[in-house]
Amino acid sequence: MSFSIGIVGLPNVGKSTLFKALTKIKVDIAAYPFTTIHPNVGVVRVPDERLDKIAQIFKPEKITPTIIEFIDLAGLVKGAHKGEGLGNQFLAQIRNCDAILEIIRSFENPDVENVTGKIDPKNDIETIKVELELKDLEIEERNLSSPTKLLQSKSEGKEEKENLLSKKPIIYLLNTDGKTQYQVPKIKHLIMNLKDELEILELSDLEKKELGVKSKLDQLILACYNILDLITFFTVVGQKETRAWTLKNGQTAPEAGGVVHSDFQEKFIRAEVISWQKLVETGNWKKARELGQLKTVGKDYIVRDGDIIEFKI
Ligand SMILES: Nc1nc2c(ncn2[C@@H]2O[C@H](COP(=O)(O)OP(=O)(O)OP(=O)(O)O)[C@@H](O)[C@H]2O)c(=O)[nH]1
Ligand SMILES: [Mg+2]
Repeated sequence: MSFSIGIVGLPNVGKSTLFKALTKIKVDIAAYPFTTIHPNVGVVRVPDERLDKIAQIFKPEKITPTIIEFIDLAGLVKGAHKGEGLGNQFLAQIRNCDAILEIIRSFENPDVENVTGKIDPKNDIETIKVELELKDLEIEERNLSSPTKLLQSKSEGKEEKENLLSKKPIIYLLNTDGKTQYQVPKIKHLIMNLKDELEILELSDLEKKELGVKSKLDQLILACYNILDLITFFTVVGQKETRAWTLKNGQTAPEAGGVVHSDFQEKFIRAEVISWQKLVETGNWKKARELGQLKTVGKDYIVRDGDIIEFKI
Protein backbone atom coordinates (compact mmCIF):
# COMPACT_ATOMS: atom_id res chain seq x y z
CA MET A 1 0.00 0.00 0.00
CA SER A 2 1.50 3.30 -0.94
CA PHE A 3 0.13 6.77 -0.61
CA SER A 4 0.81 9.64 -2.95
CA ILE A 5 1.37 13.36 -2.55
CA GLY A 6 0.76 15.64 -5.52
CA ILE A 7 3.12 18.63 -5.73
CA VAL A 8 0.90 21.50 -6.80
CA GLY A 9 1.43 25.20 -7.45
CA LEU A 10 1.59 27.99 -10.01
CA PRO A 11 4.20 27.64 -12.78
CA ASN A 12 7.85 28.37 -11.92
CA VAL A 13 7.47 28.11 -8.15
CA GLY A 14 10.00 25.28 -7.64
CA LYS A 15 7.85 22.13 -7.81
CA SER A 16 10.32 20.15 -9.92
CA THR A 17 13.22 21.52 -7.88
CA LEU A 18 11.62 20.01 -4.78
CA PHE A 19 10.81 16.78 -6.60
CA LYS A 20 14.44 16.41 -7.63
CA ALA A 21 15.66 17.11 -4.10
CA LEU A 22 13.28 14.50 -2.69
CA THR A 23 13.71 11.73 -5.21
CA LYS A 24 17.15 12.48 -6.74
CA ILE A 25 15.49 11.84 -10.08
CA LYS A 26 16.74 14.10 -12.85
CA VAL A 27 13.81 16.14 -14.16
CA ASP A 28 13.43 19.23 -16.27
CA ILE A 29 13.87 22.38 -14.23
CA ALA A 30 13.86 25.63 -16.14
CA ALA A 31 13.20 29.33 -15.75
CA TYR A 32 10.16 29.31 -18.04
CA PRO A 33 6.59 28.42 -17.05
CA PHE A 34 5.08 25.00 -17.85
CA THR A 35 8.40 23.21 -17.96
CA THR A 36 6.69 20.16 -16.52
CA ILE A 37 3.99 18.82 -18.80
CA HIS A 38 3.74 15.15 -17.96
CA PRO A 39 3.82 14.31 -14.28
CA ASN A 40 7.02 12.89 -12.80
CA VAL A 41 6.49 10.12 -10.30
CA GLY A 42 9.02 9.11 -7.66
CA VAL A 43 9.21 7.14 -4.48
CA VAL A 44 10.67 8.57 -1.28
CA ARG A 45 11.69 6.68 1.85
CA VAL A 46 10.11 7.86 5.05
CA PRO A 47 12.89 8.57 7.56
CA ASP A 48 12.37 6.66 10.81
CA GLU A 49 14.87 6.38 13.65
CA ARG A 50 12.79 3.65 15.27
CA LEU A 51 13.50 1.33 12.36
CA ASP A 52 17.23 1.79 12.83
CA LYS A 53 16.98 1.15 16.55
CA ILE A 54 15.02 -2.08 16.02
CA ALA A 55 17.52 -3.14 13.38
CA GLN A 56 20.36 -2.69 15.83
CA ILE A 57 18.85 -5.55 17.85
CA PHE A 58 18.46 -8.00 14.98
CA LYS A 59 21.32 -6.86 12.73
CA PRO A 60 19.40 -7.98 9.64
CA GLU A 61 20.80 -8.32 6.13
CA LYS A 62 18.18 -5.92 4.92
CA ILE A 63 16.48 -2.87 6.43
CA THR A 64 13.44 -1.73 4.48
CA PRO A 65 11.85 1.63 5.21
CA THR A 66 8.34 2.51 4.27
CA ILE A 67 7.71 4.89 1.38
CA ILE A 68 5.47 7.58 0.01
CA GLU A 69 5.08 8.55 -3.57
CA PHE A 70 5.54 12.11 -4.79
CA ILE A 71 4.12 13.33 -8.06
CA ASP A 72 5.53 16.47 -9.65
CA LEU A 73 2.67 18.05 -11.55
CA ALA A 74 2.35 20.69 -14.21
CA GLY A 75 1.85 24.28 -13.08
CA LEU A 76 -1.68 25.45 -12.45
CA VAL A 77 -2.96 28.88 -13.46
CA LYS A 78 -6.11 30.92 -13.00
CA GLY A 79 -8.82 29.44 -15.20
CA ALA A 80 -7.30 25.95 -15.12
CA HIS A 81 -10.71 24.46 -14.33
CA LYS A 82 -11.86 25.77 -17.72
CA GLY A 83 -8.76 24.40 -19.39
CA GLU A 84 -6.40 27.41 -19.14
CA GLY A 85 -2.72 26.50 -19.19
CA LEU A 86 -2.48 22.75 -18.90
CA GLY A 87 -5.76 22.89 -16.99
CA ASN A 88 -7.98 19.91 -17.05
CA GLN A 89 -5.41 17.23 -17.52
CA PHE A 90 -3.64 18.58 -14.50
CA LEU A 91 -6.71 18.64 -12.30
CA ALA A 92 -7.46 15.01 -13.13
CA GLN A 93 -3.97 14.10 -11.93
CA ILE A 94 -4.53 15.77 -8.55
CA ARG A 95 -7.65 13.67 -8.15
CA ASN A 96 -5.52 10.53 -8.02
CA CYS A 97 -3.36 11.84 -5.19
CA ASP A 98 -4.11 11.25 -1.51
CA ALA A 99 -2.92 14.68 -0.44
CA ILE A 100 -1.62 17.93 -1.88
CA LEU A 101 1.70 19.63 -1.20
CA GLU A 102 1.29 23.19 -2.43
CA ILE A 103 4.41 25.19 -3.25
CA ILE A 104 4.14 28.95 -3.07
CA ARG A 105 6.73 31.20 -4.60
CA SER A 106 8.33 33.55 -2.13
CA PHE A 107 11.59 34.18 -3.92
CA GLU A 108 12.53 37.03 -6.20
CA ASN A 109 14.46 36.29 -9.37
CA PRO A 110 14.03 38.40 -12.51
CA ASP A 111 15.38 35.50 -14.60
CA VAL A 112 12.58 33.20 -13.50
CA GLU A 113 9.32 34.49 -14.93
CA ASN A 114 6.64 35.06 -12.34
CA VAL A 115 3.28 34.45 -14.05
CA THR A 116 1.38 36.57 -11.54
CA GLY A 117 3.84 39.47 -11.73
CA LYS A 118 4.56 39.69 -8.01
CA ILE A 119 5.31 37.73 -4.87
CA ASP A 120 2.01 37.38 -3.05
CA PRO A 121 1.61 34.08 -1.16
CA LYS A 122 -1.84 34.95 0.15
CA ASN A 123 -3.13 35.66 -3.31
CA ASP A 124 -1.48 32.59 -4.88
CA ILE A 125 -2.98 30.33 -2.22
CA GLU A 126 -6.39 31.83 -2.96
CA THR A 127 -5.97 31.36 -6.73
CA ILE A 128 -5.30 27.65 -6.35
CA LYS A 129 -8.02 27.17 -3.76
CA VAL A 130 -10.57 28.77 -6.09
CA GLU A 131 -9.48 26.64 -9.05
CA LEU A 132 -9.87 23.43 -7.07
CA GLU A 133 -13.27 24.52 -5.77
CA LEU A 134 -14.51 25.55 -9.20
CA LYS A 135 -13.46 22.22 -10.65
CA ASP A 136 -15.31 20.39 -7.88
CA LEU A 137 -18.38 22.49 -8.50
CA GLU A 138 -18.28 21.75 -12.20
CA ILE A 139 -18.15 18.03 -11.53
CA GLU A 140 -20.97 18.19 -9.00
CA GLU A 141 -23.11 20.10 -11.48
CA ARG A 142 -22.35 17.62 -14.21
CA ASN A 143 -23.39 14.79 -11.91
CA LEU A 144 -26.59 16.53 -10.93
CA SER A 145 -27.52 17.08 -14.55
CA SER A 146 -26.86 13.44 -15.33
CA PRO A 147 -28.52 11.05 -12.89
CA THR A 148 -26.99 8.08 -14.66
CA LYS A 149 -23.51 9.43 -13.99
CA LEU A 150 -24.37 9.97 -10.36
CA LEU A 151 -25.71 6.44 -10.02
CA GLN A 152 -22.72 5.05 -11.82
CA SER A 153 -20.21 6.74 -9.55
CA LYS A 154 -22.19 5.65 -6.49
CA SER A 155 -22.34 2.05 -7.61
CA GLU A 156 -18.60 2.12 -8.22
CA GLY A 157 -18.27 3.19 -4.61
CA LYS A 158 -16.76 6.55 -5.56
CA GLU A 159 -18.42 8.73 -3.01
CA GLU A 160 -17.91 12.14 -4.62
CA LYS A 161 -17.11 13.91 -1.35
CA GLU A 162 -14.10 11.76 -0.73
CA ASN A 163 -12.73 12.54 -4.10
CA LEU A 164 -13.25 16.29 -4.08
CA LEU A 165 -10.07 18.17 -4.93
CA SER A 166 -10.76 20.92 -2.42
CA LYS A 167 -11.28 18.44 0.41
CA LYS A 168 -7.93 16.72 0.09
CA PRO A 169 -5.50 17.20 2.97
CA ILE A 170 -3.06 19.96 2.08
CA ILE A 171 0.34 21.17 3.21
CA TYR A 172 1.55 24.64 2.27
CA LEU A 173 5.23 25.19 1.61
CA LEU A 174 6.66 28.65 1.06
CA ASN A 175 9.71 28.48 -1.19
CA THR A 176 11.69 31.44 0.05
CA ASP A 177 15.14 32.89 -0.58
CA GLY A 178 15.24 34.36 2.91
CA LYS A 179 15.48 37.86 1.44
CA THR A 180 12.22 38.67 -0.26
CA GLN A 181 9.63 40.43 1.88
CA TYR A 182 6.15 38.98 1.63
CA GLN A 183 3.00 38.95 3.72
CA VAL A 184 2.92 35.74 5.71
CA PRO A 185 -0.31 33.88 5.02
CA LYS A 186 -2.55 33.22 8.02
CA ILE A 187 -2.40 29.50 7.37
CA LYS A 188 -0.12 26.88 8.87
CA HIS A 189 2.81 26.49 6.52
CA LEU A 190 6.36 25.27 6.17
CA ILE A 191 9.17 27.50 4.95
CA MET A 192 12.07 26.14 2.90
CA ASN A 193 14.59 27.32 0.37
CA LEU A 194 14.26 24.66 -2.31
CA LYS A 195 17.20 25.83 -4.38
CA ASP A 196 19.42 25.55 -1.30
CA GLU A 197 18.00 22.10 -0.59
CA LEU A 198 19.34 20.89 -3.94
CA GLU A 199 22.75 22.33 -3.10
CA ILE A 200 22.79 20.88 0.42
CA LEU A 201 22.40 17.42 -1.13
CA GLU A 202 25.80 17.84 -2.76
CA LEU A 203 27.57 18.55 0.54
CA SER A 204 29.33 16.10 2.83
CA ASP A 205 28.32 15.89 6.49
CA LEU A 206 31.46 17.80 7.44
CA GLU A 207 30.76 20.57 4.93
CA LYS A 208 27.21 20.88 6.22
CA LYS A 209 28.52 21.20 9.75
CA GLU A 210 31.11 23.79 8.80
CA LEU A 211 28.59 25.86 6.89
CA GLY A 212 25.94 25.38 9.56
CA VAL A 213 23.31 24.27 7.08
CA LYS A 214 20.71 21.59 7.61
CA SER A 215 18.24 20.07 5.20
CA LYS A 216 14.55 20.28 6.01
CA LEU A 217 13.56 17.53 3.59
CA ASP A 218 13.06 14.88 6.27
CA GLN A 219 10.84 17.22 8.22
CA LEU A 220 8.78 17.80 5.08
CA ILE A 221 8.45 14.08 4.30
CA LEU A 222 7.23 13.44 7.84
CA ALA A 223 4.73 16.28 7.61
CA CYS A 224 3.33 14.66 4.45
CA TYR A 225 3.14 11.29 6.16
CA ASN A 226 1.34 12.79 9.13
CA ILE A 227 -1.20 14.75 7.15
CA LEU A 228 -2.26 11.50 5.50
CA ASP A 229 -3.08 10.20 8.99
CA LEU A 230 -0.77 7.25 8.54
CA ILE A 231 0.99 5.15 11.14
CA THR A 232 3.96 2.82 10.88
CA PHE A 233 4.26 -0.73 12.12
CA PHE A 234 7.27 -3.00 11.88
CA THR A 235 7.95 -6.63 11.08
CA VAL A 236 11.05 -8.67 11.77
CA VAL A 237 12.15 -11.76 9.89
CA GLY A 238 14.97 -13.03 12.09
CA GLN A 239 18.31 -11.83 10.81
CA LYS A 240 16.95 -11.47 7.30
CA GLU A 241 14.90 -8.32 7.31
CA THR A 242 13.57 -5.58 9.54
CA ARG A 243 10.90 -3.66 7.78
CA ALA A 244 8.59 -0.67 8.23
CA TRP A 245 5.07 -0.64 6.77
CA THR A 246 2.41 2.01 6.35
CA LEU A 247 -1.10 1.70 7.69
CA LYS A 248 -4.05 4.08 7.97
CA ASN A 249 -4.57 5.17 11.54
CA GLY A 250 -7.38 3.09 13.05
CA GLN A 251 -6.86 -0.07 10.99
CA THR A 252 -6.87 -3.51 12.56
CA ALA A 253 -4.27 -6.25 12.91
CA PRO A 254 -5.73 -8.35 10.03
CA GLU A 255 -5.65 -5.24 7.83
CA ALA A 256 -2.00 -4.78 8.73
CA GLY A 257 -1.51 -8.43 7.78
CA GLY A 258 -3.06 -7.69 4.41
CA VAL A 259 -0.46 -4.98 3.82
CA VAL A 260 2.38 -7.45 4.43
CA HIS A 261 0.92 -10.21 2.30
CA SER A 262 -2.39 -10.36 0.44
CA ASP A 263 -3.13 -13.74 2.04
CA PHE A 264 -2.52 -12.63 5.59
CA GLN A 265 -5.73 -10.68 6.02
CA GLU A 266 -8.03 -13.63 5.43
CA LYS A 267 -5.83 -16.20 7.09
CA PHE A 268 -5.19 -14.05 10.12
CA ILE A 269 -5.71 -15.92 13.40
CA ARG A 270 -3.84 -13.82 15.91
CA ALA A 271 -0.68 -11.79 16.23
CA GLU A 272 2.00 -11.05 18.76
CA VAL A 273 2.64 -7.39 19.35
CA ILE A 274 5.19 -5.34 21.22
CA SER A 275 5.82 -1.61 21.06
CA TRP A 276 9.16 -0.64 19.56
CA GLN A 277 10.21 1.19 22.75
CA LYS A 278 9.62 -1.88 24.90
CA LEU A 279 11.64 -4.10 22.62
CA VAL A 280 14.50 -1.62 22.38
CA GLU A 281 14.47 -1.32 26.18
CA THR A 282 14.55 -5.09 26.66
CA GLY A 283 16.95 -5.50 23.77
CA ASN A 284 16.04 -9.07 22.88
CA TRP A 285 12.98 -10.76 21.38
CA LYS A 286 13.31 -13.98 23.38
CA LYS A 287 13.73 -12.12 26.63
CA ALA A 288 10.74 -9.93 25.81
CA ARG A 289 8.69 -13.10 25.35
CA GLU A 290 9.94 -14.56 28.62
CA LEU A 291 9.05 -11.36 30.42
CA GLY A 292 5.54 -11.54 28.98
CA GLN A 293 6.00 -8.30 27.04
CA LEU A 294 4.66 -9.77 23.80
CA LYS A 295 0.93 -9.28 23.76
CA THR A 296 -1.28 -11.75 21.90
CA VAL A 297 -3.99 -9.89 20.00
CA GLY A 298 -6.99 -10.96 17.97
CA LYS A 299 -8.87 -9.72 14.92
CA ASP A 300 -10.24 -6.61 16.61
CA TYR A 301 -6.90 -5.21 17.67
CA ILE A 302 -6.33 -1.67 16.40
CA VAL A 303 -2.69 -1.31 15.41
CA ARG A 304 -0.73 1.45 17.15
CA ASP A 305 2.00 3.56 15.68
CA GLY A 306 5.33 1.88 16.45
CA ASP A 307 3.97 -1.65 17.01
CA ILE A 308 6.20 -4.56 16.05
CA ILE A 309 3.92 -7.34 14.85
CA GLU A 310 4.38 -11.05 14.29
CA PHE A 311 1.42 -12.49 12.38
CA LYS A 312 0.15 -15.97 13.16
CA ILE A 313 -1.70 -17.53 10.29
N1 LIG B 1 16.15 31.88 -6.69
C1 LIG B 1 15.48 30.72 -6.59
N2 LIG B 1 15.18 30.10 -7.72
C2 LIG B 1 14.48 28.95 -7.63
C3 LIG B 1 14.10 28.39 -6.39
N3 LIG B 1 13.41 27.26 -6.62
C4 LIG B 1 13.39 27.10 -7.96
N4 LIG B 1 14.04 28.12 -8.58
C5 LIG B 1 14.25 28.33 -10.02
O1 LIG B 1 12.99 28.56 -10.58
C6 LIG B 1 12.90 27.97 -11.88
C7 LIG B 1 11.67 27.06 -11.94
O2 LIG B 1 11.88 25.95 -11.08
P1 LIG B 1 11.09 24.58 -11.34
O3 LIG B 1 11.45 23.70 -10.22
O4 LIG B 1 11.29 24.12 -12.73
O5 LIG B 1 9.60 25.13 -11.16
P2 LIG B 1 8.21 24.37 -11.43
O6 LIG B 1 7.30 24.85 -10.37
O7 LIG B 1 8.44 22.92 -11.53
O8 LIG B 1 7.79 24.98 -12.83
P3 LIG B 1 6.78 24.40 -13.95
O9 LIG B 1 7.07 22.96 -14.16
O10 LIG B 1 7.11 25.22 -15.13
O11 LIG B 1 5.41 24.66 -13.42
C8 LIG B 1 14.22 27.23 -12.10
O12 LIG B 1 15.05 28.07 -12.87
C9 LIG B 1 14.76 27.07 -10.70
O13 LIG B 1 16.16 27.00 -10.68
C10 LIG B 1 14.48 29.08 -5.20
O14 LIG B 1 14.22 28.65 -4.09
N5 LIG B 1 15.15 30.24 -5.37
MG1 LIG C 1 8.09 21.61 -13.08
